[in-house]
Amino acid sequence: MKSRWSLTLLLVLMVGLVLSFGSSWSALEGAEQFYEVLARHYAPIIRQGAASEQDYITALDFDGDWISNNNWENQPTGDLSAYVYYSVIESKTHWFLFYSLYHPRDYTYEDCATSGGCHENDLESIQLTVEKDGTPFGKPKTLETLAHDSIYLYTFEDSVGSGFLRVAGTADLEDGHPVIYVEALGHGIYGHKGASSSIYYFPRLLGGGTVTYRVGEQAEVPESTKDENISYKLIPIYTTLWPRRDSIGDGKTFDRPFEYRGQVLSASIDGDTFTKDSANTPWGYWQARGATLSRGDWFLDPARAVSFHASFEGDFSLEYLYNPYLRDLQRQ
Ligand SMILES: [Ca+2]
Ligand SMILES: [Ca+2]
Ligand SMILES: [Ca+2]
Ligand SMILES: [Ca+2]
Repeated sequence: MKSRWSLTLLLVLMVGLVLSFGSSWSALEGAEQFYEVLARHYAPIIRQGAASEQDYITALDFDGDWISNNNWENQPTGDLSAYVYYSVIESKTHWFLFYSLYHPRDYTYEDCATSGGCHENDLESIQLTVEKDGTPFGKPKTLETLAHDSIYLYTFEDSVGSGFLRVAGTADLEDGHPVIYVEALGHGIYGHKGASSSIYYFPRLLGGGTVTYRVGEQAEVPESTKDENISYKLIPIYTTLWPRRDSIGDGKTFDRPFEYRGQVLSASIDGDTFTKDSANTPWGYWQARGATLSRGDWFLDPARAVSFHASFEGDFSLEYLYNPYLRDLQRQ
């Protein structure tokens, strides 16, 4: 009796294993877990110029709701725990890792009431391109950073050259993580230290300093504008911002609809303080398009965008093995 039960149990277990490992759902689940590990492996070390708490990175729903035009008002009372949004897309030859930093306010050294340079919500991003060379984590090739109207191109080795973008310098790696430098006030991101006076000079002049964020298990709040060791948590764009992409309009999460390959997407985060709808969504960036790319390609079709921005030696496939965004848009 006992052995028959054991046999039945064994059969049930085997069928279960075959079903779970055999289905594409599980394969995808496994791949997504790997993408999270990969995103963490390359998660940037962030040197954030911090003139005030308004320069702390956080989540778009830091105030407990997904209404975005109350975020300027809620900045002083909201939860400024550190989060970084990420996304991984895989082509036949490369991984594209996108990271976005959110700040509730983009502000100026001068009074916002008269400067004309302040706006509610701010999302600036970077993209890392990693060649799949047969090793578990591949070989990083380029780092692109967004600062206001421009994307800057940095390389990890000489085999990558300029394309539409001129190579701005060599990317820094520290313990295997790229290092990025983020301005206080306007929050532009660069791959080198001396890129802007708002990274070190202005924050110090205003009595602040630099906060250094590293990926970790906890979403921490800096103790001061000079805190050198703060942990941030990664959160996927795909399960947080992307499902809300149709929340478009005043009082919603996003705004400024535009057409991307026949589908309506939102170019901006909704905002109404000082200037309207001034922060882009990850899929709403318009920089460095030339005559070749469309608004949104940098995030949604990174193989095409990055191979236009830079020139690579060797194979660079435009065919995706995993791009859930284009997949969703095609299904709509
Ligand atoms: Ca809000
Ligand atoms: Ca507002
Ligand atoms: Ca900004
Ligand atoms: Ca609006």
